[in-house]
Amino acid sequence: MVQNEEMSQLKQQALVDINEAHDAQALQNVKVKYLGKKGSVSGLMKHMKDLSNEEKPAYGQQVNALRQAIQDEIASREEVLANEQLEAQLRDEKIDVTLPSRQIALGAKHPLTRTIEEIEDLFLGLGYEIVEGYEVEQDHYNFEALNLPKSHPARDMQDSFYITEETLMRTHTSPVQARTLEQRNGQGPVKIICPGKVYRRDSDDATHSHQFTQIEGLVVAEDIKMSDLKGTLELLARELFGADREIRLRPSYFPFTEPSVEVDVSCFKCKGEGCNVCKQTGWIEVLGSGMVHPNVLEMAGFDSQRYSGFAFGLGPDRIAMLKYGIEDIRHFYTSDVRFLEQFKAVEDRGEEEC
Ligand code: FA5
Repeated sequence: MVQNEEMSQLKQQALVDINEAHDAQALQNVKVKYLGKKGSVSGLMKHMKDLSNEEKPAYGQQVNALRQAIQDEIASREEVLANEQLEAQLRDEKIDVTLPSRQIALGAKHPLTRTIEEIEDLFLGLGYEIVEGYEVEQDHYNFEALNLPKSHPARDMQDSFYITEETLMRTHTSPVQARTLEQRNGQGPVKIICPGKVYRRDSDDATHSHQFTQIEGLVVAEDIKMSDLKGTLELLARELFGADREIRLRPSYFPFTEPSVEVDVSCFKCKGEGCNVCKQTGWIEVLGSGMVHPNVLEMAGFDSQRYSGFAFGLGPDRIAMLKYGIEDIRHFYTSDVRFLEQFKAVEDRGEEEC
């Protein structure tokens, strides 16, 4: 029978085409070619009209069997192709877990952060709270509440960046003490340190920056004396510069403290003999401090007959310069990786470099 011959030729050709299909798209094309609506297998049905009624069912079954056979071949070829693709993918994406890893450049803490954290740790251990204030501050808290009324000549000691008549970039961290005292409604004790950035219209040089850091300390309670201030600062000096450091208090002036003192530390390098670090004096100036002025207490609602206190303000920039032997304050603010990388070594050793 002509139809049978045609059918077996078609089957042979289909098997060849299926085996020659080397990817999913080619196999899909073969599928359409033989099994699609207008494909070769459907085309066989055109012979139906030439067959007798008795022959038709058998012929129909043969066509269906052929369709099924081609479908099965295509399915198994699909499986082979999928496996081949997976194997190729696994080969291409092979990960060599024995390769050495890429080096990740680790940073180190900025020397200012290290210094500030060291001071914070000391005071947290002494029961102080850390309080932060605002870098954009009101003239009232930056000056007036600290006993510096408008046009007070001592305002010249801290030239400022004004934003409006009444707001400025804070020139020191002392406004945080004024704000905190006001919030405590005349109730002591108050024991705080206030770290943060401050701003002054100083011209930049090796030891001055228009933006730098300060840490304010404030203790207000009943019966606080100058000796409490001295003991606290002695502890601070020894923590920062070594256990055998001495401090010296020199009379000074700040409108918000009375009496006021500048505090010097005996030189950690020459132990008081005189060297380049202490400019041959044996002493290094590190901070300003004093007993809180009664006017500051009263303005914040504290009874200055009952309460007394001490305050101090130090510059971590200058302290870090001394501790790490940094000759120019501007290194802290220029983000030069070569400068900052040196502190990785200090961190690795887990010790301070003096
Ligand atoms: C004050 O700012 C006072 N508020 C400190 C104070 C607080 C006194 C509480 C009494 C009671 P002074 O202007 O001296 O003080 O600044 C304190 C420290 O800030 C200085 O010792 C210095 O370390 C640092 N400092 C001041 N100006 C600069 C600057 N331009 N660049 C870097 N550090 C500076």
